[in-house]
Amino acid sequence: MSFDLSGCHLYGILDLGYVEPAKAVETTRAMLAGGVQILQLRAKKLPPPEILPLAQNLAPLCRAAGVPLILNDHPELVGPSGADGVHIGQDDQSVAEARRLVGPGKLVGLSTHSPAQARAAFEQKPDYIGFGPLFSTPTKPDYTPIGTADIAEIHRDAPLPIFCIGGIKLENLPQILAVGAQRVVLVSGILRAVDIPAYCSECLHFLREKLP
Ligand code: 3NM
Repeated sequence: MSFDLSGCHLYGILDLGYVEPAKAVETTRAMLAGGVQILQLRAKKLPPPEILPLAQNLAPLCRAAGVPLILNDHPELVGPSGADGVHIGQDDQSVAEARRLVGPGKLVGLSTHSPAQARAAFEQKPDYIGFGPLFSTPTKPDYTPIGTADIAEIHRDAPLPIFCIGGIKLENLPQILAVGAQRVVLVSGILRAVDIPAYCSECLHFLREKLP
């Protein structure tokens, strides 16, 4: 089954830099309860044989919630894990190659870090792009923030959903939306929240209220 992302505005990443693998299921349940509309498993430091069983545990939870589960990297694990797609970076394989590896009906997302990369990504036709990091972030400390000045321009006539990312929190959602963002990805904001369901749900309510 392929997902229609047009109604998705809140994308949460379960980053195992913040969450112990043993807490992955519990944290996923909390994020889903709060209403995240796309959920990514990001486990930069785990080898594929350890990512696979984790993703297999998360896939039924996401499916039951009607939320696509995306794996960061590892397109070859998408089929075996029951995930719904893969998210790749600028240094990974092409979108076309990732699509071939995940097979039909799966999602492919691509990170972009400048307007030029975003426009080049439109040509590659992923299902969505990430655009950032807008602000400096402890989750990706070695990336230079790109700020918010290009957000409106990059959304103009964009042929696919654009998810702004990097340093986004509940507190700065008003600022980001005011400059034209329509969809956001949050990592540490969600994972460091004292009450994850409440935090996600507040973000979602705010997005629903402010977006056209
Ligand atoms: N990708 P936080 S920024 C995973 O710009 C990731 O492509 C980025 O984490 C990009 O919400 C980022 O904690 C980290 O700032 C976002």
